[in-house]
Amino acid sequence: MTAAFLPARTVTALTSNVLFCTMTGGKDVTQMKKIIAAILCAAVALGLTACVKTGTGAGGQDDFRNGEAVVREKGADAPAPDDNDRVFYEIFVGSFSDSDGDGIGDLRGIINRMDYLNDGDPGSGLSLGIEGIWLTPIFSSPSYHKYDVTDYRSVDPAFGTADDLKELIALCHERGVKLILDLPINHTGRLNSLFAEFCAAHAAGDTLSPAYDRYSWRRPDDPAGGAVWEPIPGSVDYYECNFSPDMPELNFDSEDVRNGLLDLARFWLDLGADGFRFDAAKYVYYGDNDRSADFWKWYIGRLREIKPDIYTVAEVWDIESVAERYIPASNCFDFTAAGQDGIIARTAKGGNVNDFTAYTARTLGRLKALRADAMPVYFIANHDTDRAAGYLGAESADMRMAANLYILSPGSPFLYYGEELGMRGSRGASATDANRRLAMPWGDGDTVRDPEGANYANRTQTSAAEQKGDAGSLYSHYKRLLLLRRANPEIARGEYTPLTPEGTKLGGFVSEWEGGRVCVVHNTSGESLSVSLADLGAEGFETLTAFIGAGEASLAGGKLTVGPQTTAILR
Ligand SMILES: [Ca+2]
Ligand SMILES: [Ca+2]
Repeated sequence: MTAAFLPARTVTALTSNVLFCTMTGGKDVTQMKKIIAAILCAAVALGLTACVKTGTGAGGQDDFRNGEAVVREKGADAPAPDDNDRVFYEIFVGSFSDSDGDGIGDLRGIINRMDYLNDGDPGSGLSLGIEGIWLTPIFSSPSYHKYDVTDYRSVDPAFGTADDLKELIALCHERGVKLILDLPINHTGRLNSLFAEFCAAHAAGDTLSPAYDRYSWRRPDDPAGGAVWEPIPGSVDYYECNFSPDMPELNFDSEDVRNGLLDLARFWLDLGADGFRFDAAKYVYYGDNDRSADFWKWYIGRLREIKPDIYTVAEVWDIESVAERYIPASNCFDFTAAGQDGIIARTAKGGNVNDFTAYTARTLGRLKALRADAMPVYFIANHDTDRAAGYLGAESADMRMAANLYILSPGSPFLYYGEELGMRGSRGASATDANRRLAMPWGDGDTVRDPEGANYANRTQTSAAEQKGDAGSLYSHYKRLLLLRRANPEIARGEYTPLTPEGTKLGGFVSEWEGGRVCVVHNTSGESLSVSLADLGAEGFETLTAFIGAGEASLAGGKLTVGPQTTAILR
């Protein structure tokens, strides 16, 4: 315990904590210092008890600075490889952090919260340490979610300006964080001038207008083909809109549309974006995965010519065999592994670790055969699913185990904002997605509010402010997990070999990369389990470098013991 040096470090931190000053909207400084001092006292008190009771593991040393539990991991401050095998963080922009008091999260809010996400100093142990950010759509749109875009080249005024985005991107790049934008291009918003021009061309019967074929449309007698259609105002024809009448779908056979979409992506790449998340990728040609996948292969192929290190991830919400057809074009989220019934959650809840490592090995094999630099994209929840803390239990070891399993895996895992706090939120009986997109519980006066229509009652999570001061919190667990991934770069990008021990609740993998070798062993059971390294198939590993979870771990005389719901890392 190193609380002795706390006062001195605290004074430095107080004068340099610009974020807090911003968030409190310029309150009287003396008053603010009193508040901070009170928070610090509480945090230190919390911390003194918290770091005794938790198994934060070998290699970690806990202390507190400015009210936050410091987590350190040997080797985590080494320069990270500049590739795309990163931990991304999905920010539902309107619900994250509000900078101007209107209740709506915005880009300036994210800038203000950058130290929380990544403070640019992996050795500090004082930020979550994410390596990439996915912003849900930020373009002009009348809805709170902004998946119905009115103007693809402007930032919605509620979220800020293009200059704010440039500033955020510059800050990200300064700190080694990549930022990707969400590009919903299967459909535009109904209020988009592109759609108005299309409707006008149909109403006038102006078949020569370039706008006439801009959207997917059919004549009254054409077959509907299972898709959803609405009448074009002023015309007998129909436009395609599988998601909502407010979301007319573009026609991807149109040269104009294709060229426009290339220009659009180039525009945002030029502004500094590192890539894109592509919404509704399989709906481009409704019911035709071959043509849809061909479009993405063409489109992203062209984008790679513009930016060779671009990162893209597509939403193909379907079974594995369908999602795989898009892998030659782009990384795709692994919806099979996600959610309540996915293999990550099932394994975390006392399941068979061998099944999970075999699944990962098989996935890697299939992806790499389709595209050499394809990678798994694991996640447990996003803005379209119920939150993981609901089906795993925020306070249970299952939630931490799920995080261990998917964060300590190859590729580019995505965590959903607030997941690290155990935020809850589900559609439930009210059937509203707004409940999956609730305001981030900062606990420090942030004015961000829930999106319209939210009515979720079962909020049990503690705030970010509270969890930062607690070395045993879920937040501290995630922070340490990300440091462990960083300290062992083989996990993200190495040659993956599953271990196949006989006991099914204790298992793991070996990963080798650039001469380094790491072994990760998970115990998903509720009891401590022991195995010899020989039986584990992990001969040659000598040092237990870390453990993380509900219990502890030890290595002695070639025998590894891993506590309940705990993960051990050996080198
Ligand atoms: Ca705002
Ligand atoms: Ca479509």
